[in-house]
Amino acid sequence: MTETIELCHWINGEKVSADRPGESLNPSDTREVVARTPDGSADEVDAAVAAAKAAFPSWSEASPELRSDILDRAGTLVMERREVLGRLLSREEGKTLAEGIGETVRAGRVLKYFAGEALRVHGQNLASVRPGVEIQTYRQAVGVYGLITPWNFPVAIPAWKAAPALAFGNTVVMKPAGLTPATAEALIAILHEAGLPKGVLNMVIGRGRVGQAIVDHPDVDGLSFTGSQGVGAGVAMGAVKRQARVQLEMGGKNPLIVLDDADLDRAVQIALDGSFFATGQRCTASSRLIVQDGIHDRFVTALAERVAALRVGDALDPQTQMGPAVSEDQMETSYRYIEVARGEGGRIVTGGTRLQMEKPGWYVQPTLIADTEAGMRINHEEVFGPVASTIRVKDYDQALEIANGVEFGLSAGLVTSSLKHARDFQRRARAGMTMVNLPTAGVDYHVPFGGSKSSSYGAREQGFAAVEFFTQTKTSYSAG
Ligand code: UN1
Repeated sequence: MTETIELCHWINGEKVSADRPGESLNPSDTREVVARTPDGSADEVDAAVAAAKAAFPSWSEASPELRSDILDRAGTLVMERREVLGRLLSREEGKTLAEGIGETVRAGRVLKYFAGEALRVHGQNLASVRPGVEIQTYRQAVGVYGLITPWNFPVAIPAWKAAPALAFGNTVVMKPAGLTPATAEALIAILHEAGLPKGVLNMVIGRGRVGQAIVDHPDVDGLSFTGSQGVGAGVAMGAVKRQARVQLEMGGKNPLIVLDDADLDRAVQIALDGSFFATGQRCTASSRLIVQDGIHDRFVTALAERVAALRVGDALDPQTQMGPAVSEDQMETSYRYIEVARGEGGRIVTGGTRLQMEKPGWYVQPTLIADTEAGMRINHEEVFGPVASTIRVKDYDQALEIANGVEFGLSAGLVTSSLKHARDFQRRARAGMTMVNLPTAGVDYHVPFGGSKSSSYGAREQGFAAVEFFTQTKTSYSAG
């Protein structure tokens, strides 16, 4: 047992203590309370937004070097403390320690990347159509951003939303996911330790009403959300009603196509990683494995063997290859969808039954379901767990049609040795990201991230694309 953290909101540079009616549990052993948590209300959101608004003028007008240095220092601190932070992340979220440490390093890298970007904001000089007139465009900070972050990347996503917001001179009110507030709070504390002025970055911990109060607040100028489609739709409606900027990252039902000419071992490894690592709790996870007839049986047999051999256990045990689901709800969702697939005629090749473990936790048996049809519910609805289904196809064209035949379009993968098919897929897959001979999940932090169709809404996140959402262009005309 490790000690329980007593969490506070962060408002105007101070830790604001409150009653702590909530708790976050360790999903690997639910007897362990990771943190006791406040349950914020519209009052705390008001105070946080007021602090962010008051901090905006001096923060946005400060030298970019100041912002760059703070982000760089915070990035160094995050990376130096990767073991401690990674352990906290894995205790609270349930991904393996290797995954927790990996995600922490990624958060550190994101902070350092945007430390550089803070110095690279640029505009354009243009000739006017009117002689003697000059035009300049500038990118300027927007104001206060509300950031609503999910539990499945509890430090990386707060970092990749907050870092660009801050780098370009905005101030922030963040609501971390209710299941993983301690991990997000550790990042906020480090940014303050790195020298962030008070009020620039605020955090209000709580449930849906905190998110709602942020979405509806008239002084919040922009909203960035990652989470479920249902909540995302509400965020978008609230934002549009009062003309706030909005960016949403939501679900996926990501296809991985395996063609006959693929290297079998490679295809199996890519599917194993994409579908089951991080317990399948990634919006980029591969959940539909679309496999050509000639390789199908060998692929299903080999993948099932690897899936069955995955060691499921306590996230902090170094032997563990797959941790538990984050919560009872997520665990039950996986088991419910396994039953849905079984009812639709899917064949459970491995997994599918409840796990008996020593510790009380939200463990799910990794499950592979074969012989499913493209139209089944299991192939349209996001499970967000370690459950993948296979669909047999006769050729590439049929595979592509099925891959594109869902309402989501985040990431799409293809395993092949055919250049012709690879190039065609890159052009015609209806997804924001395509992966050739790579898992659908696991993205770089310095390039745009996002999907098409129902997966995403608004400007792209991350990397060099982030400046679009977190700045506003001003066009200045002048005549001599
Ligand atoms: C990844 O696959 O590396 O919530 C990142 C998610 C995504 C991030 C995935 N927004 O799962």
